Amino acid sequence: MNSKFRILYPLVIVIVLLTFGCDLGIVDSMPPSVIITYPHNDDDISGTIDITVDAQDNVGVAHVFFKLEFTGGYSVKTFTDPESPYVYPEFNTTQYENGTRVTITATACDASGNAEVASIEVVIQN
Ligand SMILES: [Ca+2]
Repeated sequence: MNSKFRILYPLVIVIVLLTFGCDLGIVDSMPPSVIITYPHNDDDISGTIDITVDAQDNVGVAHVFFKLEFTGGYSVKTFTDPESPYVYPEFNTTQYENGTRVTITATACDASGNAEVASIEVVIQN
């Protein structure tokens, strides 16, 4: 290694660390915000609907996990949407008895594993 490289090499490392190194040390501990934008809590729902969620994060939302739980012994339905806009598409309410209560839970996660949950309850009335 000649003397020019001996000086240049540490300088390059310092520049690279100053440029990129700071980002590597930051830990994202802030969970996303999440709101179920449709339907609304206590709504009667009918037909086939899209369940929509607004999720934001200081770094980036990794995915939104939807969970639908029903009264009356129906099995739980789940769906994961990795891309905005976050939607549980084409939920067909006509497959359920009128009066069935549905608890809709949306969990937004960021890449660091932070999560935030939003939940509403609606009633199927066709
Ligand atoms: Ca975050």
